[in-house]
Amino acid sequence: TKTLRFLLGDQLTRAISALDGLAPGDVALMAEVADETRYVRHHKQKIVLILSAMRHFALELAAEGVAVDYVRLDDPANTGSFTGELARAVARHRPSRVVVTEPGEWRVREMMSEWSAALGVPVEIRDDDRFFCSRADFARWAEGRAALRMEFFYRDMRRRTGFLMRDDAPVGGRWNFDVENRRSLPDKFRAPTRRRFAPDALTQEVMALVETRCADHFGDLDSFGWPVTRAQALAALDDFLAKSLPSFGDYQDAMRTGAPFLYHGLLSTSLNIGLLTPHEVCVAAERAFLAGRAPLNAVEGFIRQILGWREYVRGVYWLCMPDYRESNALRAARPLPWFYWSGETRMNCLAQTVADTRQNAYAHHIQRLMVAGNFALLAGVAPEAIEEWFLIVYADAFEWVELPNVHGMAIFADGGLLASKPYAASGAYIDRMSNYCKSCFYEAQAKSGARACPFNYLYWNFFLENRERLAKTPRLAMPLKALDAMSAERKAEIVRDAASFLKGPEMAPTPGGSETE
Ligand code: FAD
Ligand code: DLZ
Ligand code: SF4
Repeated sequence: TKTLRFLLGDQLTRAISALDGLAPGDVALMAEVADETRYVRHHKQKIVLILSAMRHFALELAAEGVAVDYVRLDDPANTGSFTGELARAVARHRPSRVVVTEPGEWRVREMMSEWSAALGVPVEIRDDDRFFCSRADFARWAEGRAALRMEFFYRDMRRRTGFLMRDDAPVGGRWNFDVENRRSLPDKFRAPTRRRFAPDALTQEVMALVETRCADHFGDLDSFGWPVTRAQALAALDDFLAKSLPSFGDYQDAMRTGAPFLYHGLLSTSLNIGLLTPHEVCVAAERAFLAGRAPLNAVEGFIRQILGWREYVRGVYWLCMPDYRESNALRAARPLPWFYWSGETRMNCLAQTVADTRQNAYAHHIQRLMVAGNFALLAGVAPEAIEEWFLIVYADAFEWVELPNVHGMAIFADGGLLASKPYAASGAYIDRMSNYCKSCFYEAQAKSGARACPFNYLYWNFFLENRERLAKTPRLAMPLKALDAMSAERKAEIVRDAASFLKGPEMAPTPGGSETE
């Protein structure tokens, strides 16, 4: 009764459910497959991260005495797909059953449900119990609610897990300390240096493979420094706890040229591929608070991202797929401007964000939400175009977490299912939270004219265009009231400036183009 246990590239956790009950004679299958490397044209660092981490994980399992069957990308017999590689492995090993853990993407879940019939062997699909909240628990939580809101889900999760709780009440007397988490950085400050894990021989081999096979994919590879083993991921966690967590809360929303990481954790890649579990990360952060090494506003804010947001977006994804992707509440239809790839735009905030993204396969939350996402929202970029970009360019991007964040949080394409209002902001917000505007061609304070920051007129144009669709969104009462109070001349000027920008060279969808349509 041999069991074949198939582990995917984001399931690199020793305690993964697919390995539960591992017995002598069982085989663990891992496969590098071309389909996964090109279902979107991932950033080169993302592919290196996953393939290198897979190879390291396979070696660790083997060192423990587990029989690992590992198929490399350059194996001439490689069929290029999960289904093809599983079929070949079933023929090789003749197992009595196959065991897998549910995947992170709908696309792969669809494949999995075919496997048993196609291969003529029982396939057991187990829950992914690395999350705090199972899909079934989330569905129960969501049932009968008029609206889903992260904050209420998060409170339930705090009660359920006991993180930062004392006698059934939140530590510090409040659930959320975000009002304290919006400080701008002092002019003179030095961001903590971050641990970069220099590629070892195995990673270098994968880098060479990716440079040849994916030469035309977006992204630099030279700066690769992501943790690719559990030991490295634990070292990254320690580094964060010691150097950055204490200021994580205060400067969570800040952006600064040349400081792409600030006080952020850089832990999402390790969490998403399984090198760290969300549970151990939250325990470590809570301990830092209890030991007096980090203040409550930082630790609560950090735990909320993982116990709240991360679990919530996963819940929404599985609750609403496959229809979720299809909604387009604001009827956005413009192509993605070319500068999202080239970085060639006079809008410095976007140029900096794209440059950071290209170099590191990373941008922090506010760059993603308030710069790259906000611009796509205001300019009405088609959901599928901006979603594909986000899935490609970040090393931590898997559809279960990318899609709700883009479709729901950033561009409001779900009409308010995930978030209560669109995160629309004008240049004043970016100016307050960053130093980007100081060296920009455009002027953040100018509302009209050739030098006016495009975010300013696009912001009001967005509300003008979507006035009716957003009328019932309670948290928008303020901007809508301001819009109604505007003179007809001012509105006409906004529409004119926006139309000219949206037809102009900044919005060209191809290199050197000058028209969007
Ligand atoms: P920190 O700021 O240190 O936060 C700590 C941890 O909290 C992160 O590692 C992450 O696991 C979790 N977290 C924080 N915010 C979120 C969130 N909104 N949703 C889920 N988890 C969260 N995160 C991804 O992991 N993959 C994505 O593809 C992704 N795409 C995003 C797209 C958009 C438009 C936006 C607005 C956010 C996206 N996020 C995504 C969430 C968030 O930006 C990243 O998790 C974060 O920037 C990762 O960096 P960090 O580890 O330094 O995070
Ligand atoms: C993203 C990715 C890439 C680039 N390559 C592989 C691979 O070769 N083999 C593999 O098992 N997984 C890979 N992955 C991760 C999968 O795409 C991921 O497991 C699914 O999207 C399910 O979340
Ligand atoms: Fe971005 Fe406008 Fe500031 Fe330029 S002025 S950096 S476009 S917000």
